[in-house]
Amino acid sequence: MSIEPPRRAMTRRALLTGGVGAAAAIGAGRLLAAHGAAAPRRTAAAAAPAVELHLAATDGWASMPPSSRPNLPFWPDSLAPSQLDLYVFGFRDVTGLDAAAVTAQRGKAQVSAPTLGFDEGVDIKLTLSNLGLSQRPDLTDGHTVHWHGFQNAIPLFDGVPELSISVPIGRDFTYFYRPRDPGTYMYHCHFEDVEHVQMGMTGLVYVRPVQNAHPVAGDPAGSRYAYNDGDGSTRYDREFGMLLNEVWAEAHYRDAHIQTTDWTDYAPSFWTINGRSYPDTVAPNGDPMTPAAGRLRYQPNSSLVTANEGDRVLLRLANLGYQSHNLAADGIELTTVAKDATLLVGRDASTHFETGNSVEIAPGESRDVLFTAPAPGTYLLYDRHLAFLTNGGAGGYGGQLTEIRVSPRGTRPAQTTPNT
Ligand SMILES: [Cu+2]
Repeated sequence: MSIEPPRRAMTRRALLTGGVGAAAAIGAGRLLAAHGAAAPRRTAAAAAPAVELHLAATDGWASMPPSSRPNLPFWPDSLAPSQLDLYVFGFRDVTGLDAAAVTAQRGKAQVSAPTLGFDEGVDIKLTLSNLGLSQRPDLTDGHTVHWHGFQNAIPLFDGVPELSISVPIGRDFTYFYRPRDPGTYMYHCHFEDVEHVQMGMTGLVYVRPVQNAHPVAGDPAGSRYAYNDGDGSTRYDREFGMLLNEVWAEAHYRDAHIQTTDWTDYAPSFWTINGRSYPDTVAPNGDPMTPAAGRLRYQPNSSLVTANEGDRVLLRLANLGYQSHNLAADGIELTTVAKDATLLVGRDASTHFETGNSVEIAPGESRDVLFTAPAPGTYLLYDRHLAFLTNGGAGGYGGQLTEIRVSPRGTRPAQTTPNT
């Protein structure tokens, strides 16, 4: 049994006159407590957060395929540690680590950022720690988390530093969200965003629909859906998230070497899926905590698609590059069921899914795409812009290219984790 303390009203004037000194302390709870007001009431509707996450923002080094054509002095970067060649900024998932272990991740950024999946209506409490930049201690850049496309009732948590909070070096800030609308989104740092987004502070985030708990009649228990479709049309067996970016190696070099960049000269040299260029895209998932993961240690997100013949496969696609991309899969019909986290249905509930063999995605957009795995074999999923299928102009295939490997029915066990 719990007893609610009596709530004493605090006037705006009292807050302003008494709160000036404490205003530097982030967090309304501390501010109220410092002036004798009762703690905010906790009601059933505002239960404790169900999901707690901790991200760290810092810089680091990534690796592009060794077969890429060098572009000296920009790439490979002479300052990079062994096996690594490209300066990046990024996020790390440090959930559950103690303070010393979190601090030890400074200079060990990950690209792309950890993929985050949430359940519709379940509260999220996300703490962001700014660890600073190990290669550029002269910079005092803040960082933020902006969830692109989320409805956001509280501007303080929107991550746009001109309008809300950004996190200074050595400080933490905790964001609260309750995701409402299922679908595929993306998140990124919004501090000096042209630079920080290009440097690697981008990731996928998606919201699973409540329909997962109440399968459509006729579908097996445990069915998973991309949306609350009401008819099972977005049911899938396996899901794979893919974040599209480009890498302008010259700008990354200039950030590492204390030079400035004119962003209107944008001319990327690498095109990536989940922070990797082919053939790295098909390498297995890695782990930044495991040195044995080697060259791709800080680019742990694989984009290899695996399925059994007949499986329904969901591709969660988003683009946080600065160029439009058009993904194609020869020999496979791709059905776009949603754009920008919006199910393609009319007001009369008629479906307007789009089926073809390519999917157009502009910067800042997302697509949810379903296909049925065809006969066993290896299929290519690639950007139709052939100039994006190279690594710095080297011969052979590279860039935004990955594989869909289909096995005979019943070969692979049920998928328990996305992108596996
Ligand atoms: Cu940032």
